[in-house]
Amino acid sequence: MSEDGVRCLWMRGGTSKGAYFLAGDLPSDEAARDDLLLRIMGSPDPRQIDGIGGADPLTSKVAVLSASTRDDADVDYLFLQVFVDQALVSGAQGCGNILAGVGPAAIERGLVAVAGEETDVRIHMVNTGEIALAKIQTPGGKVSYAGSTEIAGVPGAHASVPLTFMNIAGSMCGQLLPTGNAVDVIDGVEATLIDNGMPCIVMRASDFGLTGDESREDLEGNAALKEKVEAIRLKAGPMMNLGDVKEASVPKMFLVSAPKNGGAISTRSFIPHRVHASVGVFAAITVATATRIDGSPAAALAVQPADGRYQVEHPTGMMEVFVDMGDDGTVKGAGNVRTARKLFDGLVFPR
Ligand code: NQM
Repeated sequence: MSEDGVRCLWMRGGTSKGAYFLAGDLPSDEAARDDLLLRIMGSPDPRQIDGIGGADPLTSKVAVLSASTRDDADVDYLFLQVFVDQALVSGAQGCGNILAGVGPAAIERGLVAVAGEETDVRIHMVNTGEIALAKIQTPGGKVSYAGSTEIAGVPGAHASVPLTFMNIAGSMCGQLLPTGNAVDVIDGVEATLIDNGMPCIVMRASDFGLTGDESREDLEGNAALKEKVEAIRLKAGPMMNLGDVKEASVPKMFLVSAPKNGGAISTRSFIPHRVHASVGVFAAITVATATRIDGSPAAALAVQPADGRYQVEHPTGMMEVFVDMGDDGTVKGAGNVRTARKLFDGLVFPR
């Protein structure tokens, strides 16, 4: 490692963008690593003008890759959220969008060998301890990013990256419903506190005087709304076994409404302070799961698909996620299709 230049792959993963590093190219000491990542991204600064971050939480993300420490995985993936305007780096959440780039990046960096036209990459998601399976297109012995799969929020078509997950219920909160309740009332608002891969709080948009169709800009410009949502988040953190979440990027806050475009449920999400331009992968899986919890606000608003494939509506289209639940309410599996693209490979120079 040299601070003159740190080896870095800059990739789009789903609807996010991030810097992918080999763990060996970063300091092993966490504080030194986080300090370096802040300087690489240009944080704290709302414009991240002196770094490579895109001045948005969705483009200020990091994946740290290493050979897997587990027999049931090929690569270890640690996700780190680099806050834009605070000197904070958090590993207290995973990220299913950045996950889409992990298989390609692991192959590009020689951590995983190509195995035919399509290569299975088993990814140990270090943040939650769970395993994801990614199928990567590898014709002719190398990663192909070209293909015909379109995802909402990304222009054009690319190679599909199917992702499947097992055992993600309670990923960070210990249980699917950490309070044991379908509904908790916080500050007078009915909320489902739930974690099927991402700690989320799911509430009716109408309980905030909203239709649920508002734009990202409108919601971010509504200071009173943001204050109310944040007050609920801070109270819910300890209830979800997450402790004090003042400086954490979870739980994510969802305002849901009835679907408007033929999907299963309509969403707007605070992640947790900015509003998502689309929706997170594990977050969408978690909200889809909330629609299956009897008596929850989401269940009453949702239109259930017949085949477990949920079209989760969001500000820039829909994301399809798959949720397989047993009759007893246990989650058997979940999945999603993303795309990813290598944007840049080289050395990044921290300030
Ligand atoms: O929920 C943003 C993203 C995410 C998270 C965020 C994600 C997920 O879209 O799996 O992908 O919620 O901070 O990158």
